[in-house]
Amino acid sequence: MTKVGIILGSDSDYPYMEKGVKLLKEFDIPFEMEVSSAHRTPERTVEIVKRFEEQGARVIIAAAGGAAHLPGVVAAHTVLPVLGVPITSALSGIDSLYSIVQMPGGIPVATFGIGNSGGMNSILFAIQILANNDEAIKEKIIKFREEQKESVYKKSQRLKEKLNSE
Ligand code: RP5
Repeated sequence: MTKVGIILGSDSDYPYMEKGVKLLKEFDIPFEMEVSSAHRTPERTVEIVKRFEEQGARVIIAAAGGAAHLPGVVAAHTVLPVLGVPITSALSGIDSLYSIVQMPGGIPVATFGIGNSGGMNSILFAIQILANNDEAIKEKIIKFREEQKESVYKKSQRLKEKLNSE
């Protein structure tokens, strides 16, 4: 069983997704990650999308950089929600962002921010989609938000202490 299917255009994209993947593991959500390229391995990309569907995936994340057609190609082959992550590139990810976000009307891709924050948020968003039908996941998200809040308070406290000691 796979709840979240993730396709990366290359293994070099993985560092941008790493934090989010850690979260999927902490939340105990079954996921699968594959490397496949819209350009270099187009047929394999479609096979993976079909397999994710058969395995019960509820959402697919596609991350790619440069002329980043992967999320659009994935979306063309499924009616599952597709979340696109523009990876930082030679053009700072602007090329990736534009390639993903400007889908022609009819085949949507939900597009996230460039790089690390986009990688993390795409996975959080996928988890929130699952939480619509799963109270246990919803509770975990609420706990995650509380911990996040705590970490901001701590940062503020640490900064105050630093300023006072100078
Ligand atoms: C894209 O080209 C990938 O998603 C990656 O962001 C970029 C570079 O790929 P590699 O040359 O590192 O395989 O298709």
